[in-house]
Parts: sequence; C-alpha cells; structure tokens
Amino acid sequence: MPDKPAFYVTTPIYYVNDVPHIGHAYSTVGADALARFKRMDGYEVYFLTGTDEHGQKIAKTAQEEGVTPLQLADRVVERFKEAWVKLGITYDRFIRTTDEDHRKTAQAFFMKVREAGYIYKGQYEGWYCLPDEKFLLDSEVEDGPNGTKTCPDCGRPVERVKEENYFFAMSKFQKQLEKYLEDHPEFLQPESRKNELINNFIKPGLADVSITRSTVKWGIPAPVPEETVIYVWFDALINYISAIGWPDGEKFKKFWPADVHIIGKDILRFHTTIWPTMLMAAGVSLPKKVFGTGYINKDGKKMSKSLGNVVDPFELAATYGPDALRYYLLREIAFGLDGNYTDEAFQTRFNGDLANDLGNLVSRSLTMLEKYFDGIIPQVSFEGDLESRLVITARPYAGLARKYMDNLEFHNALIKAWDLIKAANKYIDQTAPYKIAKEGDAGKEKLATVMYSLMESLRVTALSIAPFMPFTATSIWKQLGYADDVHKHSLAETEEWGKIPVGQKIAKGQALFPRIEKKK
Ligand code: ME8
Repeated sequence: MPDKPAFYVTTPIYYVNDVPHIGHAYSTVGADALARFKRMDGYEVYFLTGTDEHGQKIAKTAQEEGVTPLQLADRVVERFKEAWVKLGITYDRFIRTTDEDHRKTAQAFFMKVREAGYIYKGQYEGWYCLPDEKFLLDSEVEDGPNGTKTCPDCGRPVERVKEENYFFAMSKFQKQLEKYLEDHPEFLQPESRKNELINNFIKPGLADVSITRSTVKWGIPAPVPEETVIYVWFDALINYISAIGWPDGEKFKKFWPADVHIIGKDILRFHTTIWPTMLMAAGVSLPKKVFGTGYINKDGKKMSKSLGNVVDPFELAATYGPDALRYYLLREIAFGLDGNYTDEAFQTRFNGDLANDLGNLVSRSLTMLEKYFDGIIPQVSFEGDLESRLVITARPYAGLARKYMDNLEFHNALIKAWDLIKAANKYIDQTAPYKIAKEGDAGKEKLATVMYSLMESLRVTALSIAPFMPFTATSIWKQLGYADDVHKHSLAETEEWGKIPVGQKIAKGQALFPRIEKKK
C-alpha cells in the first residue's frame, strides 16, 4: 500500500484565562470538520489544538484568583478538553505551552534564530496591550479618555512599558515576505482580508519585535545570560512545529509544512508577519495556508468574556445536541465572514434544516421500511426517472465538496449535502409510498424500489454529513443496520449507488432532532 498523503491542520491555541465559549468552538469545529473530511478522503491527518498558557495576562488572572498560573491553566485546560469531547473534536494532540517538549523546542528555536544573527539586544519603550498581549508603537495607539491611550484593535487601555529586551529583526525579511506573498497567493486567506493586511501592515514596513519580557516572570526562560522570559507570542507560534517534533522528528518530516492554520481574523497579522519571518530566520519552510475566520458576534459585538456576551457551548450542546451546534456554526456563517449568534437563528436552523429536512427524512423512511418490509432492505428490480434524479444529486457531491473544503467553504459543502436530503423528501412526496402500499402485491416491486432508493439516500447522507455532524452520522448509520463505524468509510462511497446490502435489517431509533418550541 502506498503511503497516504499527509494533511496537517491546526487551530489557535487558546488562552487559559477564559473558559471556552462558542467563539472558540468556531475555529475548532471548522478544523475538526476539515480533519474528518480529509481522513475520509484518504489522507493521513494530523490535527493539532491546545492552550496558550504563558504571559502577563495569564499571570495576572491567576493572581486575581489567588492561584498559581499553572493551577489556573490546569483547571481551564480541563474545561477545553471537556468541551472538545462533547463536540466530538478528533484532535491528535492537545498541546500545552507548558509541556516540556514545547519549552525545550521554543528555546532551541530561539537559539537557532539567534545563531543565524537575527536576534539582538535593545531597549524597548512603547505601549503594551495586555488583553491582546501585543506591543504597540506610538503611531499605532489611539487617544482614549482622560489622556489615556487605547489599543486600535480591541479598544482597551494600553500600558507604557520600558524594558531591556531582545529583539527579533523582522525588518530584515521585508522583501522576502513581500515576495513570498506575491508568489503564493493562496497563503493568506480569505482573499477579502489579504489587501488590507498587505497594504496596512506589511507594505508600510515590518518593525523589529521585542521577543523577551524582562518584567514578566511567567514564561519560558529565554536562552540568554539575563533572567528573562520569551514573549508569549514568540513562544505560542512555535507550538505548530514543537507539537510535531521540530527539527528532526518523524512527524515533523511527515506533516510539515502545515496545510492550514485556522485562526481568527484578530490574529491573522501575527500569523502572516511574525510567524512566517520567524520561520524564514530559522530556515524552516512556511505553512501552505493561513485562514482567518470571522467573528461570532452576539448583540453586534465580538463574543468575549470581557464583554460578557458569551454563549456557553456546554449549554447549547445539552439543549440541542452537539451536532446542532456544529451544524449551526458551519452552516449559518461563511467561514471567513463575521456572523451574529441569536437564539432565533439557531432555532430556525434547527427546526428547518435539522428537524424538518433531515430528521423527518430519516424517521419517515425508516418507519415505512419497518411497516412495508419488516425493516429489511428489499431486493430492487428496476430504476425509473425519479430514482435517477436521486443518483444525479448524490454523485457530484464528493467532487464539489472536495473543492469547497479546500477553500474552507463549509457552508457550501453542507448546502450540497442537503440537496440530496431535500431531493429524497421530495421523492417521498412524488412517489407516495403510502399510496403504493395500498395496491398490495401489484405495487410491491415499485414499493421496494422506492424504499431501497430512500435507504441509499440515507446511506449517502450519513457519509456526506459525517465530517460535520459526526454523532448524527453514526446514529443514521446504526439505524440503517450497519454494525461498523461510518467514520471508517470513504468519501468516494458517496459516488456509488446501490451499495446498501439487500437483506440488511434496519433498527429505527429515536427522533434525531425533535422540533423545538421557539423561545420568545
Ligand atoms: O489569541 N468569534 O488566544 P484567544 C470567532 N492564544 N472566533 C473567536 C471568538 C469569536 N467571538 N473569540 C475567540 C489567542 N475566537 C492566542 C492564540 S495561536 C498561536 C495563539 C477564536 O484565546 C479566534 O480564532 O484569545 C481567536 O483567534 C482564537 O479564538 C484565540 O483566541
């Protein structure tokens, strides 16, 4: 067997000062859908997520809570892990920046860049945005009330910092980065954010970055004579390669460069300036793509703990099921754009796409098979026009979905998967099996064809939705009478028709998505 092609996808590593909300779940669910899709399409996937545990912000939160930073991290990490189990996230590694291998790699990387001549000592004087853990130049900060200065990105007050720090000579990579972006138009995605980044932040000139913090204690000790820690972003970005054993681990050789870093648009700049130039400085190849998602907003503002407008993924999953949340996140908002969360929109999707379209199709089809054929998949003897319409709808899915998934257009892949669900519901209305059943023996053959075609539609649907709604796919698969794991099957099987075994006994279960009464 030839080796499977490798595919490496990452999420941001989340700060442990906050428990997970659905804004965090957004990037992670997207990465998971992509990882699952690629696995089903024959790739060997490595899917990395984790937590960002160092820095001043975490130290401050821990202090406020009267615990050590590590105690805080240990506690919050459990919440993230629980959330990911609940949402069916199939990561291969959950990296913590306090992991020993990461600490060593971050130091080794620092040394490598230093040996290459791109790290020098200097005096940092400027502004620091603590919530964003970001250095800001005098020219970047904005005027706030009472003579204060604020962060141009998050609008919160910044503090004045004066430190003896080490700097990374990012400015040396100006030309090289510009050329790279020109030669690799696919590197920075989505397209809509590219010009803004290039024109506002790259073309005007890359400034050198302070990469140590001499006044901060909680971090990875920098490999320099002075007692100082590595700046939290320099530390954090390295996670993408430390997790797979840079510089010479087997996984690193197999999976690097990453196929895509999925992150929020707020940190696209770090990932398309500091990160690629750090890699250039260390002589490491660059990731193939960095994709910045939009924000999940609530009441018109980015969902975040500090604004107090967070929606709890545990609560939503408990009320509507984990797949309803996954579906909403991936279907409601195009991945690169901002989107608003409202209970109303959530419930409309739930009752429409999930209860009416998918839930009803599964339940009606299986109920009829039980009633007319004792739940046994019947032999088929002919195919008519209506059946071919189902086949014509099912067959192009895989090809289209591959294209959509490569562009992280999850909503479009789902729209395509729903074409078959809708076609199958229409097919029931058009063929009216309940009427054919009344014809007795005369209609038996036709009835068998209709029921078989419906079971095939369900089989293909289970496979098509498996990356997005893994629990539902498993349930449909089991209800169809399969004993094995739907997630071990391949995308290519959606292109075949006539695969469900004649004689297989189905096992109808509970309704997948019972309609909900809308809250006022
Ligand atoms: O920035 N909508 O961590 P973080 C959409 N540790 N996405 C959201 C969101 C929202 N309302 N809120 C958060 C950090 N996110 C760094 C990252 S990576 C080497 C280091 C998502 O916990 C979004 O993807 O503040 C954001 O980029 C990510 O959570 C991390 O946020």
